[in-house]
Amino acid sequence: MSEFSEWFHNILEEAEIIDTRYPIKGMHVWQPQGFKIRKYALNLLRKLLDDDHEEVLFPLLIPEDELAKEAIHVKGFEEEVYWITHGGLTPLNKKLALRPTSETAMYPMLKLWVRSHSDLPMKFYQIVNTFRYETKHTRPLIRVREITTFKEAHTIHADAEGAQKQVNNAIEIYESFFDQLGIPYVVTRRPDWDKFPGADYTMAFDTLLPDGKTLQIGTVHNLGQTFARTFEITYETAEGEHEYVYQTCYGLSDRVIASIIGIHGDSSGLNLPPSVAPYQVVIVPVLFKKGAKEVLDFCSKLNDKLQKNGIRVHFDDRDIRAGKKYYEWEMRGVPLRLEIGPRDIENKKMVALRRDTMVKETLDYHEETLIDDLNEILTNISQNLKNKAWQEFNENIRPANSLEEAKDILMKNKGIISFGWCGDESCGKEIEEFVQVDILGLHEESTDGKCIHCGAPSKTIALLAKTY
Ligand code: PR8
Repeated sequence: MSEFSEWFHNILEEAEIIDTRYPIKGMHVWQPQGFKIRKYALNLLRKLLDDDHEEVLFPLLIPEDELAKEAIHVKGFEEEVYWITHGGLTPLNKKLALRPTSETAMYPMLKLWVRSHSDLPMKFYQIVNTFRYETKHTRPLIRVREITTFKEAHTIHADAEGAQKQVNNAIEIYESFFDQLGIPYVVTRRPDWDKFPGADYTMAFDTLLPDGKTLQIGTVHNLGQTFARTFEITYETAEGEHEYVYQTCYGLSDRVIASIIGIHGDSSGLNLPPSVAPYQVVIVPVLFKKGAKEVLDFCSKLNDKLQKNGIRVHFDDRDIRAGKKYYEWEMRGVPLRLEIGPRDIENKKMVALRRDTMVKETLDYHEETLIDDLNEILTNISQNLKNKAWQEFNENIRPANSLEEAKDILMKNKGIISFGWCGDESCGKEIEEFVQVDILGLHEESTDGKCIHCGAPSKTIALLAKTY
């Protein structure tokens, strides 16, 4: 196990995020602390989507014949589908699949819902569990067989341009989501051999975990008319003609939570952005025999004030050593800790420890501006976590001019390599073979350079990395 893997498993356990002892491989239990982080992350996502998407909920089971309808799609998933074959003791006359994703559950219904051009565009999303019988090594939150937090959006458009615009819009939504979580990313167009089964093309978000391997944390697929033709989803144009629709879909998963934990965390444990922290502030009283009651009363009132003003706060009045409390809240990643003793109350001060910097400072306690002052610190913490994460990410993208150099960098530093590529599939596969890692995708157009492998004029700057 790598150092990071070990750290990751330990912190999931110690911070009570996920219990991995459930007796099915790749299926785990969300514990209360983890569930809260998940909930706050999903709140941010819902806020972004609810602007112009409708939330829906489709059945978990898909009839075999519907799943099989789109040949390329089913081929891509055939090795990963879990099947239900019996109802009690009775064999089912039609097998039912546990959804690996919901295109084939939703699109037969969309055929019934879409009527006229005036209905379009339509944008739906659902947040559900999906099942994939992954054969690669499973890891909690990162590669699971029950994806418990599968946010899938599906959109329908009258023309290709509408779908193309939606791809860009979805990328913007995900950028804004990851920005709020301080997760750095790079967006690439996946090579054709790595696109979503049935898509015209796939745009993907990758981030970098501390062990130097990239993690795909979101994908946006332009489905063109492939599924529309298979499922006969048509609409009536203004002229009364019947045309196939154009579609997109885009998805995120539990990997977002894995990234929040893995990217911001450190040797003291979690380090949570305030936007998803179950507690944003914890108040720890510093008690001496004299004045203990005053301190407890003061802290309790302070707790109420913060709560009333929308700050997620916890007053830790347990009768245990302050040092033990400090250790625990640092490990759980609470962004800001306030320590208050009798002297502080007298002097109208409090000691604040920022989890992101681990620096203690003394704050003035001004009754009128306190909430604004604390919110400002929380905003600074978010910004600082994001800046640090991006800096680390950018430092780990390195250009290479030859395959040997790429291999060398990967051996020494891991991370992401950028290189000129002709875009040809067979050349790309030889590159992957040589460096023994995957091409993430095409990052930006570039016609000045040469292909790192065949020497032909390059079409793009592409990226490659060791991936999860
Ligand atoms: C779609 N259909 O399905 P996608 N464990 C954790 N996360 C995973 C796993 C796994 N085993 N497999 C995939 N993901 C489209 C879009 C509806 C929505 C995560 O796309 O197959 C990855 O981050 O690309 C992936 O980007 C995302 O789910 C969507 O899955």
